[in-house]
Amino acid sequence: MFNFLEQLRLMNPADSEIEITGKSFEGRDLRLLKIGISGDKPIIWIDGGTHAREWIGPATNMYMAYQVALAKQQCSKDGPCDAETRHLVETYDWYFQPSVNPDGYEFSQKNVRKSSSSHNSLTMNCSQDRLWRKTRSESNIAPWGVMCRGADPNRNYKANWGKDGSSGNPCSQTYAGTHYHSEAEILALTNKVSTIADRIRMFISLHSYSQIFLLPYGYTDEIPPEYDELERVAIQGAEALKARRGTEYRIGSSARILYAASGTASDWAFETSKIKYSYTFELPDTGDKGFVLPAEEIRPVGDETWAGVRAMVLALP
Ligand code: 0X9
Ligand code: ZN
Repeated sequence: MFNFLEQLRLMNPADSEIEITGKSFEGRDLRLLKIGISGDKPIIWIDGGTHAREWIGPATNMYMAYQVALAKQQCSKDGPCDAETRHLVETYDWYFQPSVNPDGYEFSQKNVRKSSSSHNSLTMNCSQDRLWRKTRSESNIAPWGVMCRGADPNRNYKANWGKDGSSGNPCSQTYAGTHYHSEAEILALTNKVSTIADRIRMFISLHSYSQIFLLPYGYTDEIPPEYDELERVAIQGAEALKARRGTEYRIGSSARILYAASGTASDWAFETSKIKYSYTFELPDTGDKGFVLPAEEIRPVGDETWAGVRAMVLALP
């Protein structure tokens, strides 16, 4: 992934940059690819890989980064460049962080490689690790003395932290962490976004699965006054996405159509950072393969999701 990000940067070397915004718990770089480094244009922020097992998120993030890099390259030379594409790359700086939780991602990958080479009882015990969700931090001792690793990074944000739909039990899949921004990965992301929040026009976090565009709020089933406008933009995205190969998305607030979730990235972006167009995408599928989506789906999901994002950004006032 790091190599690929570097290749994308080199497609527009004068207009792109990779910033290391921090380190993960285990010391991996948190890398942010910026395509467009104007310093003053509005920013489209797209992240992915918050939850380790949701592999289609990082893949779709990088697919879209490639589309933007290619468009930028073609529009700045004399390649094919229609008016809408030109608008997208000339109006905005595009920021991509494909792996918010690299430790968790690596942990979910490692066990796939292990289990394909040997099938002893130890690796069978680890087979669940393909479905690892959280970070890999180690500070979490349950009252009964057991240490369970990791917090749910999408419950760790300073936005109604620790309330409905998050857990205080370190062994829970939705453990909120010892305090908000306890996870190095989330501290780094929030520190970075805070410095540019006034420029971020749209904030998208890629998750899977369910095929839903989630709008604020996650922590309550009330909806914000801006909801109708966010929905209008999401409908544009869902229609353009569906036109590619028929994939249907639902649109709704997390607490209403999924479940309550407090301390999420999109509530933090929306409520704490005042980024109005804040979305969480639950990418395909709807449960057949679930988190273990086959690799053949990477390109079609990337293609249709990009069509959706394009339409949403074009629909911005
Ligand atoms: O539970 C989550 O963190 C997200 N679903 S997932 O299956 N990818 O884990 C949904 C969070 C939705 N809430 C908000 N975005 N507010
Ligand atoms: Zn997720």
